Amino acid sequence: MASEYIITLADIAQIPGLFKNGFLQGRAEPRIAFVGRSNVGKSSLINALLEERIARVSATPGKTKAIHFFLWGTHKKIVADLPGYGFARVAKDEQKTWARLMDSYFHADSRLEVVMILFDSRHGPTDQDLEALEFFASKGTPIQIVLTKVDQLKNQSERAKRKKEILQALAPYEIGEEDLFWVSVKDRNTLHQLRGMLK
Ligand SMILES: Nc1nc2c(ncn2[C@@H]2O[C@H](COP(=O)(O)OP(=O)(O)O)[C@@H](O)[C@H]2O)c(=O)[nH]1
Ligand SMILES: [Mg+2]
Repeated sequence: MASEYIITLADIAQIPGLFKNGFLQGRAEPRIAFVGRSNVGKSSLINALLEERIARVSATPGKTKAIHFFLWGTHKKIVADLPGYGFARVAKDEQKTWARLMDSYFHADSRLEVVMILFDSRHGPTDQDLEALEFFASKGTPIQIVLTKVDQLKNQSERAKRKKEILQALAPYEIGEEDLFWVSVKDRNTLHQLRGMLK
């Protein structure tokens, strides 16, 4: 089965027609959602995993205002590329509209297998990252923390330092080292491992 674009959810009014009896647009494949700040690398990671230039990678943060769904052919899953949260240049009421869309989506999707929460490995979790974590934890949705762009960490000692900071920030959520997945779209090995994990 080839990977392909399925549909874009841009308005909550689409939701009732889109999700019926656990299906998404008539498709039964379980869903994997990718969330995280704008520019953290969601679309790039989706493209790298699917080995297809399918999700739009943007140099302008905050451009994705809708949820894009793609079929991951080899895995028989549907991947959701979500709007990045936390972008200051966007007006507050516009942020609310996004938050509502995301909230409605997560409420409507009964076949959401896992939410991949992406943090930038260079910066560690921001307050908004932690809010997202709390949101999904409170819903009981299975989550996987993914640290992106690890190729940007210069050496082992920088990586160790980041790891320590991230673990400290995540300790209140009972997230430990074994719950973190470090990835780079430039490192085939990490992509291979992540594909295996999402089988
Ligand atoms: N060095 C490096 N850059 C990356 C990686 N993943 C994404 N990027 C870059 O980060 C920027 C934002 O990526 P994008 O996928 O659009 O992020 P999104 O807004 O979360 O979807 C782009 O310029 C990408 O090329 C990575 O693993 N390593
Ligand atoms: Mg994107």
